[in-house]
Amino acid sequence: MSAPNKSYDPVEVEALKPEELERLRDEAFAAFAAAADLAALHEAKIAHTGPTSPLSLANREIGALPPQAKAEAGKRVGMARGAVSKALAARQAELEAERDARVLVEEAVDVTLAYDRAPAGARHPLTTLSERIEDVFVAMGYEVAEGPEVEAEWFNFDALNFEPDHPARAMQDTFFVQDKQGKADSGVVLRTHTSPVQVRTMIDREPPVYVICPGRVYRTDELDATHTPVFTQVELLAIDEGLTMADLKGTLDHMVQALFGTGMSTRLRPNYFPFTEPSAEMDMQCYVCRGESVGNPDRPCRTCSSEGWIELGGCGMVNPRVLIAAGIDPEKYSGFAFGFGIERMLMFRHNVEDMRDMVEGDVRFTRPFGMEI
Ligand code: FA5
Repeated sequence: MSAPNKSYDPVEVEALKPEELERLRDEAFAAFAAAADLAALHEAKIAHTGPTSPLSLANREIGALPPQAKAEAGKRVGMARGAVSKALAARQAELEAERDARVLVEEAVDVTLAYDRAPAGARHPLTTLSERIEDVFVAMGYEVAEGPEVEAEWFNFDALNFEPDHPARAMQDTFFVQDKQGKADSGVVLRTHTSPVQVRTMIDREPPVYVICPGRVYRTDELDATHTPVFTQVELLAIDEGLTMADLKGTLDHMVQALFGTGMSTRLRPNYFPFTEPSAEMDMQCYVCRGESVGNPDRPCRTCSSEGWIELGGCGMVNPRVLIAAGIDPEKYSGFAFGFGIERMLMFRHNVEDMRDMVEGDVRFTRPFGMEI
């Protein structure tokens, strides 16, 4: 009986011995089991299945074996490598499942939490409404004009034809600004209306003049549901050759149609303002019931108290005395003006029942008006 050929018997190659292959396989199993996360498993994968791993090196030994020994050694190595690959895939799946479960917990979104932990806020509706009105007139070629809120009494009253002791001055309850000696008759007031901007504009510019003047005004009124001591007015002034009340009426109709919808109209009722002659109180048709609630108890309207009309403000043809005070020839030019309060318009346009809500600065009031730019 011939002895085994030592140089060709695969048993004699250390790395291909069954017990060595089992040891390498078990070592890989242990390394995979010990890997606590996917990164550690990746390291173990390179160490135990990579091209320089003991099992890959053992595989290379097979090539040097005699043909009759190759098959059995190849089967042994293949089985060991196959078992290692399976164990690797199983541990990989296990660790991936663990990671997915952890991510679901760590990155879970609680849909019941408040969505706006950092609220973006909203612009105040008085600002957006005032800008919307400006846009209507800018589109018609008007320019926006501004004036100071701390105003000379001359601009606020005298130039507007309020005589020094005329009772009309008492129509608007005035905050007088004290001078340094504490005297109230310093000649400076907090403007009570935006009409002084009319005078400033006429002095500054040559006719024709077409301006819209929005701004804050002040009166010694108590803060209540329909009054505030600080409120916003919009004033309009047009000076040109040949302007008449018909132009004023057409402009008012266009404004209410642009703001409240087509078909809306206005009406004028006689009134008195020292700076306009003739003067009128302007009403707009109720945009909610369009007059249908009048005399119709079955269809009452809260917006206009079933009167069919909503009071907007004052208007008229610029008094020639005011034109003269501003250096404009009343023989050549005529003009019209109107002014109204934005707070009152906001109240009926958006069903705001209490003016105090507009001045208190609570974001819960402004936010429902949205992020209108
Ligand atoms: C004037 O102030 C005139 N300057 C308007 C004018 C301009 C007439 C141009 C003719 C030509 P009056 O005092 O009526 O008018 O005020 C106008 C509007 O301001 C009122 O219709 C009202 O909407 C608003 N208003 C008056 N007082 C307050 C207040 N305390 N709080 C909120 N709005 C007010």
